[in-house]
Amino acid sequence: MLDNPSPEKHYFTAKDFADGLWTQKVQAGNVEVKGAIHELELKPGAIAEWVFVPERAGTYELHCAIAGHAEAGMVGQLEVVPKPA
Ligand SMILES: [Cu+2]
Repeated sequence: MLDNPSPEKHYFTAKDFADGLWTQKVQAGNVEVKGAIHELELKPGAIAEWVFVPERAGTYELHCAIAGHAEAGMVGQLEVVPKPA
């Protein structure tokens, strides 16, 4: 679930992460989007549900693509851990 409680829009940008997963759907309001998703823009107050299956273990970089936001600390890491055998 992605939730933007701020008065500004933000991006969920994690290209390598998005390239390594299978998206079942993104649900936002009354719209359900199917197919490959590479980036989400969350308008102020937006809530979206992204249902996906990661296909490649690894550590992936996440940032907000709006100018100045990553520099201000809007970055993170996504870790996909292999399922224990
Ligand atoms: Cu941002």
